[in-house]
Amino acid sequence: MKILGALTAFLVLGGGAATAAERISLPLDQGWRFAYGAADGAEAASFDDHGWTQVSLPHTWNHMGGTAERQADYNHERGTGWYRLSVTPPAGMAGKRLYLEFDGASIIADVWVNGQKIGNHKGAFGRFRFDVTDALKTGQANLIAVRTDNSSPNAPNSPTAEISPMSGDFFMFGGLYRKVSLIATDPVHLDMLDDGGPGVYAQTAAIDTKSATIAVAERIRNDAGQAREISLKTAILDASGAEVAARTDKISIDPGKTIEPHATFMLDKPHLWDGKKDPYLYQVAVTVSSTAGAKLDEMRQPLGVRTYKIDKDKGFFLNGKHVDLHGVSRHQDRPGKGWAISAEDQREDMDIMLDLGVNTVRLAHYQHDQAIYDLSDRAGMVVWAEIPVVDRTSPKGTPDTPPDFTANAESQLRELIKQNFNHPSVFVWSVGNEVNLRALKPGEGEHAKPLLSDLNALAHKLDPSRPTTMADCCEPGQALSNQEAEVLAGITDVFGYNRYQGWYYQTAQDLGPVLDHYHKEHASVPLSVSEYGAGGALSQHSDDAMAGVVFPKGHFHPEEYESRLHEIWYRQLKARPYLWATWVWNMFDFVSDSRNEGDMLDTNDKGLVSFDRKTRKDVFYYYQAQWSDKPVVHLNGRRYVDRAYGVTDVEVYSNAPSVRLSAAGRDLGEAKCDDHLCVWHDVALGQGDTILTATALFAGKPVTDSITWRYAGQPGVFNIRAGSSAGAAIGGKRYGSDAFVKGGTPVDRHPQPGPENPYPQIPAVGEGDQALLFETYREGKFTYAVPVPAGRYQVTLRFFEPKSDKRVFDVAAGGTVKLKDFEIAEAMKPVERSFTVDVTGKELTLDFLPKTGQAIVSAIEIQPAR
Ligand code: GCB
Repeated sequence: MKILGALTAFLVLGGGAATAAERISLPLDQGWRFAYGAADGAEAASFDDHGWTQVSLPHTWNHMGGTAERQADYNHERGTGWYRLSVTPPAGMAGKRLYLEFDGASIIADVWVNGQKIGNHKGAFGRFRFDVTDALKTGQANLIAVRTDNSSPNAPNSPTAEISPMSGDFFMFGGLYRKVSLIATDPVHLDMLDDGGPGVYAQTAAIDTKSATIAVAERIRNDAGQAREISLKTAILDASGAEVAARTDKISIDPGKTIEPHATFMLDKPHLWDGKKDPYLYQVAVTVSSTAGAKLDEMRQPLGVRTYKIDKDKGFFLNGKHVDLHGVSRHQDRPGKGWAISAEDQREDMDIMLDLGVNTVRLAHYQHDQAIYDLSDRAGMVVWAEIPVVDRTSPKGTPDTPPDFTANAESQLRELIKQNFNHPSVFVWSVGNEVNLRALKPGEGEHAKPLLSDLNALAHKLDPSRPTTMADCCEPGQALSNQEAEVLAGITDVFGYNRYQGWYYQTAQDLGPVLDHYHKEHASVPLSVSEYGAGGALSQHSDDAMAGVVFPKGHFHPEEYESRLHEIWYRQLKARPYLWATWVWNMFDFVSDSRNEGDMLDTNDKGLVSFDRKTRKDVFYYYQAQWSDKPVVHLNGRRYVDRAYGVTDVEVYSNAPSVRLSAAGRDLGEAKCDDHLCVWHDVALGQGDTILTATALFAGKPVTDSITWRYAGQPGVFNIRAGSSAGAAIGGKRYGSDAFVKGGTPVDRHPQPGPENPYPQIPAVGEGDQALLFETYREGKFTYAVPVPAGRYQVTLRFFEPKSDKRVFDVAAGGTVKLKDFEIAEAMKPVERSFTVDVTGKELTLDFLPKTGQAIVSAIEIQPAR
């Protein structure tokens, strides 16, 4: 047995140089043995684990998501995973207090040392420590055994049934997925058992133009057998490490006691932590020494001096100035690694968010690794931190929260607040997400208010300085809600609405009016939009995504639809200054094993960036153009290379006032950018490849973007799938999705797919792949204006009657009626009509003019007449 990992000086949080102190931290990341499933007697030191897999931490056994097919390492098993490690603590740890520290273990962790049960922790996200001083022998091999359990809370007699979260749209990866360390301290030390907190809690108590009052509270523990006299130095260091305030106290601590000294410091002309503009960090340095001057323990924590307020009508103010908070939510998983991600991964995520230009991040739906809060402090990010009280506050069939669930939610809240108290980036504590979701099913409402009120009070008690918040899904006042859903606005100080108008319900344009309704309804509560988003699949494309039908839980999530919805949403959000912040759902695609939609299994595809962080969807650049200072010129549709139509709009996202476009070397002129979207209409592609190049000038310097599109069809040929957002090859012909149309309503005959029925079948109309044409249709009064060159065209229209409705309509081409009083005699049978038309201008118009009932069409085929 060897000791794996080097002895390291205790690394402090919040930057600054590491200082050698008496505290020793030994990373326990290498040399573990792992087995999934029951392993009788595996807690005993003598247990033979040679057959187990060798693993290093961070580790999870679960792998899924991000692909269309399940991969060879796919593993969604939920149950017990055992870890064993032989550790020989170095002789330098002798005589010290010893602690095992877990930065997170999912969901339950039971820990043994040399066969002796040490403790148990419930909750997948908080850091926890156990005192192993008596169990662990220095200078000899010791066996640490950890049983983790991520059983589904819904499994019969599940041990996780009353641990938060009870459900959620994210997978609960199992295992020791964050760091584990062995820490040795002097018997007199900063409290190690304060809900995983640092034992030092600092905050700006008051601030005016000239000075700031900093309040520092400490917890110091004497585990020695006798009273100890100590010298306690608390200092505030500036960013260069220079001491700007300090005091030293002589204190006596009785054996077995924890004292809680408080001190206040005046900082003259404090340098403010001012968000991204100037994220200036002080440090609080606490040193515990013997009266003879020997250092016993030391801790450094970040300190940011800032004030803020959230106003119900005017939004968010940092240090007295209004800041438009715009950001994203983030989940912590990655392909192949699940939650077991590295410090490098955390940094990359932050870098991508910064590149996007966000100034706030909602770290959803649980406590993330310390690394990301540290990065947020340094980046000047405004963080919404939250506990995983998600979807439900009681098991199915019981409306009241069970006491154990309450106790667990409280414990996770204590961990969140104590462990993150010192991060200046954290501005609000969230006590729940969508806990009234179940109430959408009549009769399934629950009494969530007592738990939320309890958590709200606890958050205020632990941290009177920060406002509380929560994210709501289902308050009555929108199409999705049920009158049984509890109104939760007003429980917490400020509030967030998760809203999906136009994705799950209503239309995208309904978002603003719904928010205005809530703003009026809850006139005293500052409101934010804690989530809004849509799925976007990198391999799925549409010629005009808003013209066809997109099912949120279906297998076609065109990337273009995600972009369009965000454009409509964000325009409305920007126009509502009363919102104190908005967060896109989500920064990255993430794993949700209940999903089978878009082009991936087990994945929620609402990210602005792909699950592997490698591909930024078009919509990423929409927000980058809105938010970042860097020059943005991005041609949309770069993944939709093989085009269905030889004439199409070209779009660019840019923060330049106008952009110039060329196609195959032809100058197509400048387009003005309206709200960062610049459009050239009806660009002819020609046959084969067309290189498109967009250029804008930034301070006189050109910035360009280029993509290549391909059109393999004939000039003047347009095959349109009416009502469909997807193109398809049918009967040897290429059809594009519904496009060039105004009016009417697109209809897809499929029922909405869902987890129980991901591939709904419908009765076929027509033979073979022709049936695909009759899965969708457009009905109502509508006009197609198809950009064809002047000439004579043959037009074929394909219809069927889906419902035995009586409909009589005319179809006019170029203003001349070609089908008069047209009726479809028989239901569910394909009917086709053809005619020729002469086009003299630049487009062929087809008017569908109802006389009785609604006009209808399923496919339009246009080709030059011979
Ligand atoms: C929500 C939830 C979030 C889901 C999201 C979605 O409102 O808060 O956890 O992932 O919707 O994508 O449906």
